[in-house]
Amino acid sequence: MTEWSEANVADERLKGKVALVTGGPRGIGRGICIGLAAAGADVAVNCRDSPEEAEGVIEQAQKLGGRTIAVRANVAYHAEVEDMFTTVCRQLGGVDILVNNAGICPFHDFLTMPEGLWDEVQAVNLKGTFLCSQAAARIMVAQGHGGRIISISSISALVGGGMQTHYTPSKAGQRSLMQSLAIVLGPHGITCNSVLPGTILTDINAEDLSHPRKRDYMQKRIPAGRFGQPEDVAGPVVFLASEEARYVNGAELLVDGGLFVNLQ
Ligand code: RM4
Repeated sequence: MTEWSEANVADERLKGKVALVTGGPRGIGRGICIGLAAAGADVAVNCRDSPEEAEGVIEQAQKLGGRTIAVRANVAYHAEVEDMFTTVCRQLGGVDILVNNAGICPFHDFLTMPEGLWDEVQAVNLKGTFLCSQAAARIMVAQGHGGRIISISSISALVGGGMQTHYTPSKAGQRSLMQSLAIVLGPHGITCNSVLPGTILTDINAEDLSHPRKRDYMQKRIPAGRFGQPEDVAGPVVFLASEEARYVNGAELLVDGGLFVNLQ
C-alpha cells in the first residue's frame, strides 16, 4: 500500500508549458516552482531583488529536467512587470501558467499602522496580482491556446487577522479579482482560480510563530495536527495548472489542514 506522501511523484502533465511564479525563491513559491518543474513545466522564478536569490530553487528544479530561469522584478511596479514578461517570452518562448505568489505580511498593530505600510502591502499583494495577471492574459490571449492564472490568496481572504489588517483585505481582493478575471478570460480558455493556504511555515510567519503560546494555540486549531509546508501547496497548484482542471474556473481551494472549518 503506497503511503499518500509517496504518491506525489514527478510526471509529465505540464510538459511543454511555461510557468512564471512570482515571489518564487523562498517559502510557498519555492515549493510551487519545484512542483511545477516536477510536472514537466519550464519555470521562470521571479525574484524581487536579485536573481542570485533563486540559485537554490533553480538548481533543484533543473535536476527535474525542465528549463528554469530567474527573472528579477518588483511586481508592484508596472515597468518591471512588463520587462519581466518580455524576458520570460524571449528566453522560454511564452507564458502558459502564471502563479501570483509574491506577497508580504509584516504583522503590525492597526492603531499605529503607518499609511505607507498599508500602501506597500496593497501594492505588492493586490496591485502586483493585477499587473501580472493583465500582462500574462495579454500574452495568453495572443498565443491563442488558453492558459492558467492561479493566485496564492490565503485563508485570510475568508477570516480576519488582528495584526494583519492590511494583509487580509489584500488577500480577499486577490480572491475577488480571480473571480472577475474568470468571467473576462474564460472565453479565451484561460482559467483563473485562487489557492487559500492556511498556516504554512515560511519566512512570512516565522517571527509570529516564534512565540510559543501563539505557535501552540495555532497548531492545536489545525485538525491535521501540524502546520503546513510549502510542498503541501504545490500539488493543488499543479492540479489547477493541469489539463484535468480545464473546467475549474473562478474557484478557490483551501489548503489549510482543516483550520478554517474548525471553530472549536
Ligand atoms: C495566513 C494566516 C497564517 C499566517 C500567514 C502570514 O493568511 O493568517 O496564520 O501565518 O497568513
